[in-house]
Amino acid sequence: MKTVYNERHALHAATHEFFRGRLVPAFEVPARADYVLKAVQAAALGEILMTPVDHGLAPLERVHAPAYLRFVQGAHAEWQALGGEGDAFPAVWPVRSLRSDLEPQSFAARMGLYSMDSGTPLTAGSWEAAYWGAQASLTGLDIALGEEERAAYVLTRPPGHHAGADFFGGYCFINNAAVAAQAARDAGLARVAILDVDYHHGNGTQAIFYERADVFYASLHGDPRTEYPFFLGHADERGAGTGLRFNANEPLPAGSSNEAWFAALDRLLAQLQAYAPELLIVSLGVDTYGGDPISHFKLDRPEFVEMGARLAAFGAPRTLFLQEGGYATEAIGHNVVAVLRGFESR
Ligand code: Q9C
Ligand code: ZN
Repeated sequence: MKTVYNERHALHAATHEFFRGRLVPAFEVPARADYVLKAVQAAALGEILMTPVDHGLAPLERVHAPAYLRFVQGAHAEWQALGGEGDAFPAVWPVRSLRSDLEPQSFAARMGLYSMDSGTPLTAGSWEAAYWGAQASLTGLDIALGEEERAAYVLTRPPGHHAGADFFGGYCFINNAAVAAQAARDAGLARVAILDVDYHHGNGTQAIFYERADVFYASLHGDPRTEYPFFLGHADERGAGTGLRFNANEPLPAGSSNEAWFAALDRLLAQLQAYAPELLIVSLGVDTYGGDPISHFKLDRPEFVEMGARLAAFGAPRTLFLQEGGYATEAIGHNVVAVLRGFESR
C-alpha cells in the first residue's frame, strides 16, 4: 500500500497544553509522525510519497467556513501582534444564550468563537501543517480512487476528526476525513462511509455530515459521559432529516475489553455493509492501544492486525486510511503498521 506523507507536519509543534489548570508537555507532538514514518519505511509497505499534490483551498472550503479558514491562517500572527507569548490559546466561548452568529472584532473573542477547548495550542505553523495535511489526504484519495491501487494510507498530523465546519479543538484544525469524503462525492462517488476507530468520538466529522445520507459516519469510542469530547457521541445520535439512519455511534465504557471492542466494530460494519459504500474512509486513531497515555481501551499488536483484517474482509471497493490520534509515541508506528499489514494480508 502506498503512503502519502505530510512532510510539513512538524511546522505544527506545540510544546505544552493545558491540563488540570497547568501547562503540561504536549501529547500531540511531531515525533509521533517521525516514528510512524520509520515504521512504515522499515515494513516496506510500498512507495512513500513525500510531497503531496496541492489541490488548493477550494476542497477545504467545501467543508469548512471560509471565514474560519481565514481566521486559522492568520490567528498566530494576530496573537503575536497583541503581545501574546508562545502558542495561542482561547479563554472565552459563546456558550448557550450568547450569540455566535456575529464575528466579533476582538481577537480573544474570535479565538473562542472558532474553537471548542483550551487543549489545542495554535502555533505559528499550525495552519501550514494542517493545510498540507488536507492536501496529503486529497493526494491519498486520488491514489485510492486511481487505476493502480485500491487503498492508500495518509500519514499526517495534526489530526482532523474533532474539527468542525467552523471550529478547532481536540488537537484538530482541518477535518481531513470530511475534506476527503466531500472530494470523493464531488468526484462522482454516490455513497461514502467514514469509519472512525480513534478512541475519541469524531464530533466534527459527525456534525458535518449529520443531515446527509451521502456520507455515513460510524464511530466506536470511549463513552462521552466520561471521555473527551464529552458533548457528542452518544448511541441515540442516528442522524437528522435526510441523514436520519446514516450516523451510528458505539460508545464503550473506558476500560472495555477487546472482545467488547470487536463486537461493536462488527455491529458497525454490518450497518455499513447494508449501506454498500463505494469508498470507505478509516479515521485511523491508534489511541485505542493499551499503552496510550490519555485513553482507556486495551488493544495491542494482535488486535491491530485483526482490525486491519476485518476492514479488508469488509470488502469496500476503495479504502482510504487517514491518521488521527495515538499518543504512545514510540508504539504508534508499530500499531499503524499492524493495521495496514492486517489489511493487506487478506
Ligand atoms: N491531557 C485525538 O485523538 N484532551 N484527539 C485530552 C489530556 C483532548 C484527542 C487531555 C484529547 C483529544 C485526535
Ligand atoms: Zn483520539
